[in-house]
Amino acid sequence: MISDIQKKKVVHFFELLDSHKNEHLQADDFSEIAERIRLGLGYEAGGEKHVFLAKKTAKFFHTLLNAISHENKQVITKQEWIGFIDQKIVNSKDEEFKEEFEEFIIGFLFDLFDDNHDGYISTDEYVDMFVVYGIDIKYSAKAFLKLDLNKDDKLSRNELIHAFEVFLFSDDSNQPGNWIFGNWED
Ligand SMILES: [Ca+2]
Ligand SMILES: [Ca+2]
Repeated sequence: MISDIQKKKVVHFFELLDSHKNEHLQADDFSEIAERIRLGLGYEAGGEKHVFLAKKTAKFFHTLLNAISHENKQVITKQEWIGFIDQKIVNSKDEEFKEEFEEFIIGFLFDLFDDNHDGYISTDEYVDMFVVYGIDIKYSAKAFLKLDLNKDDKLSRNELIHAFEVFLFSDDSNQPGNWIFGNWED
């Protein structure tokens, strides 16, 4: 079983993915993200960049649907999400699957937010993630500083994967990586 601290983070993660805040992950939560990025960055509706985002977000949801056992077609509930992270990630011995999952999530964030394609998430790109996912940006600067381990003012893939590992696995509320998706404590 995951601990209360782990569960709090897993629920925080679920709630930010649940764009429409109805306690279910559905396709429209993910198309909504593509739309918010499009509007935020001023991409043309139906243009190349919008289509790229729409495809990436739709594929992301379908990969989750395939990986997570769910009762209703095309819907992942909060309980199903918690059960998946608990059994298939945190308390699983399948190291390869865990690594794939981490790469999958962080790769997705790079697809969406590494706007200048330099292989790093800058402070601005990180703030974009907070805005798009409706995370309180009050915490973005604090989180960025905690995650930027080598203090070069950008987040590398490794820094984000490291943070995400802590976010998933650590039971220590003082670990910097817990802050990858902002304030998880309330
Ligand atoms: Ca970048
Ligand atoms: Ca860095």
